[in-house]
Amino acid sequence: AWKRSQTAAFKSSDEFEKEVVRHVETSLARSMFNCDEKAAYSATSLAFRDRLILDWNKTQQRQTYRDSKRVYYFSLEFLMGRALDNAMLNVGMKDTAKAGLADLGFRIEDIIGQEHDAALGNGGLGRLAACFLDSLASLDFPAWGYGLRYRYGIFKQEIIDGYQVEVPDYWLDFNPWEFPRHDVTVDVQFFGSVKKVTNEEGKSVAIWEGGEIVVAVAYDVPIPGYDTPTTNNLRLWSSKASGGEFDFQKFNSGDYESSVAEQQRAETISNVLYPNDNLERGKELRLKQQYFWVAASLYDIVRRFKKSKRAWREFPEQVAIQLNDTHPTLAIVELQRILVDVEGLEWDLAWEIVTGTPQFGYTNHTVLPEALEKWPVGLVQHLLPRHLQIIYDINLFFLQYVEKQFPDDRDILTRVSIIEESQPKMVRMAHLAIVGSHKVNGVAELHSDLIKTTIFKDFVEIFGPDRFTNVTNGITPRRWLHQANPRLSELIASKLGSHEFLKDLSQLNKLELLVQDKEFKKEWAEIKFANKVRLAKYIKETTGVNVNPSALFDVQVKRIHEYKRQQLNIFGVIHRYLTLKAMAPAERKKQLPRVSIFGGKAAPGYWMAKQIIHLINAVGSVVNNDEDIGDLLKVIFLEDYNVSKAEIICPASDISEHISTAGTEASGTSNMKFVLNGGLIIGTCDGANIEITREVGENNIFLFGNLSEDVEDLRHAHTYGSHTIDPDLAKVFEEIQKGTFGSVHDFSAMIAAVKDHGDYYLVSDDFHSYIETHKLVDEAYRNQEEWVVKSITAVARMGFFSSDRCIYEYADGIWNVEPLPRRD
Ligand code: 26W
Repeated sequence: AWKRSQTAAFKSSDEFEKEVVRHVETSLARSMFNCDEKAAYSATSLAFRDRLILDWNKTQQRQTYRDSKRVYYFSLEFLMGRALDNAMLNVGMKDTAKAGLADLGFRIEDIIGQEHDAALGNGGLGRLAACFLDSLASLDFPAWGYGLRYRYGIFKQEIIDGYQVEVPDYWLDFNPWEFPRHDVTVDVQFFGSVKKVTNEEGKSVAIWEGGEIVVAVAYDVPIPGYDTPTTNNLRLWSSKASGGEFDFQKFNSGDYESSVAEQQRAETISNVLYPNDNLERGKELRLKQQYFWVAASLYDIVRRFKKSKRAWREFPEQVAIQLNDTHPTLAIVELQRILVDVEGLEWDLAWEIVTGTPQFGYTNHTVLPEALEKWPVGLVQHLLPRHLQIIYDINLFFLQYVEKQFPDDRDILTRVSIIEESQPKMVRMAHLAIVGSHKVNGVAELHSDLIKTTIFKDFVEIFGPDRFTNVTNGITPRRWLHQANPRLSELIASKLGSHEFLKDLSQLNKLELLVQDKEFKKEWAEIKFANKVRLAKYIKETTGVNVNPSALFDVQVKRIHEYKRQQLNIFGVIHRYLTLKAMAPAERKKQLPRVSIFGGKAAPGYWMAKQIIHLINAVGSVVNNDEDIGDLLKVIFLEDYNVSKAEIICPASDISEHISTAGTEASGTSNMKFVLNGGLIIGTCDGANIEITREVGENNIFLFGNLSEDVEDLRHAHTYGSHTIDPDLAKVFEEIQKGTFGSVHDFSAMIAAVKDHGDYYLVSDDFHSYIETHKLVDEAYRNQEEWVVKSITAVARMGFFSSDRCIYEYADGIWNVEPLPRRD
């Protein structure tokens, strides 16, 4: 096995300490006498960063020298979380750092806790990109991520009087993990017009001229692999005005203000992450972000390719680009533009290269109609006039191709056209992405089947089934087991004889041999309990509520959305509360104590989601202060759920909720995180829950609710038949309307959505099954022996859900790339 040599390692904690002191005294220009935790964090990060840089340079040099094919992962979101803990563990030096920091008078947890999360993402899609980067590096794949360096990540959430309040997340004060590359810049053009001229060879060519230029500046973030010197690169672009700091002409002519304004306008592009999850709002600035990022990234890739002096035909063999949802779809158009307008290739040859195998792959992450990207033709025309022409040409050739295949079918042309003939006309980004990619994948089996039979059905007919495939999502076991749950990771390592399972998660299956080992089960249960104690302490510190760590911890943390049905959960909690209240004290005493924990952000403009947060908090203030109830039920809303909080929450759940309306959650990935940490789940037959069930077995998961294939009929029946509300749910509604939780008016819309507006998310249809299944959960939890067996068995069978497995599937089936390990 490879041994980490002098590059990233510290030879001793002494050497590490010296480096920390040196950074405090030089890089930070402070003395050790006033070195607080923040300074110790900065110096520790700089010490590790120095070591990473060496491996990073070597990795890049080797990839360049070997001229190996690279994968480029294009994502508008990378939800990285904290870097220091991850770097220490991946480099294998956390113990050394712990000892060194202790010697300097610090506890390593406090130092790690100083770091601001890199929160450049909304939720599942952004965190998936981060897990993929970890796996790509850990498995030695030559791969880069490309994204935007937002000045403001996802907003910070405060809960004030039970309501969500958004606060800007300015995170760049001091970020030791990024390297500005002021010498790596790209000029990106916007607006202007297109002129057709005939060149010397008598060929008609397009010239895009005028408009404005915004400069993209590269910021590089090193991505260390686990137990390998491979250190990949995440390149994030930041926007700045062209022409230096100011427009000097204007500056000198005294127009200081407008020259500053212009600078600010350019910087606006990378200013802020759009906080919508699964909702497309068609904002011009968002389209600007997309083109800015895509144009800079492609220019960078083409520049690198041209250095190799290869023929253009070889481009698809050297470069695989994965489009994380449709957000980077303009890359397809931009590459065609570069090849035709800049490089002078014939259209057909250029299009062969663009659509070559394996050039572009497109991953779809949602079937929700409101999340599918469409841009008004007029907006594209205004911002990117040449690109609109190219889109029209691509569409023309595509429709001709379809017409040949289906000569008598007019309707199919309307349905699949890249241009939607609506008022105003729209560019359908998913259609463009499918036409331009050699592979399209969904993110769980059910989801991949659904896209083939519903939203992209026609395209399966046109391009054949082989263009469509499935890659079920996964998570990195380094962050989500080893880092988040060190005790469990060490217990597993001690039983399996090594830490190899962290890179070959299927080895967990050997744990099944131990399910009857008394001592092992005891330790397993102790670790879960300790993690619950830690979470209980955190809950006390942040909310002031005392929760009993022996109670069943029931967790639902994810973005707040009607399709994810936090409203079903809180209605269920109210039902439990009413049931407890109705009991005689003697009977009540026999009930199982429970803590219902919620967390998640609502998009700032999503009114209904904000009402759901408000109801959860309102129920909490009543229930948590009800003396009849005491420890039997607590309702907690954790403020500002993010990656570093997930690392505390996931290891501490007994049961977690993944209860989307069947067919709406493409995959879900937190379901995997919870099970990997020994928590069981209650879920619908949706997304990856189905495959989790297949792997862990039906006895080790709590499934409920209607199936995806029945959803359409149920919705139809709500609208056109008679719609009766589940009687238990009706009682919950009555209680809310009585004012038991205050704000009757605020909550009326949530109730009306179920009662009067067709119950689109099937809350009432699934309510009974949900309540019954929770009874089964309570029963099962009473038998702690059995529960621990379920927990161990489930973990043992989770190997499939490592993001390493995903990366091998993408590498094999979509990118056609091989790892390039370093052996020095
Ligand atoms: C344009 C607005 C917008 C923003 C984000 C539309 C769509 C998105 C994402 C595609 C939403 C998202 O994060 N989807 C989630 O992707 C995860 C990773 O594949 C899945 O596990 C989740 O089920 C899916 O909701």
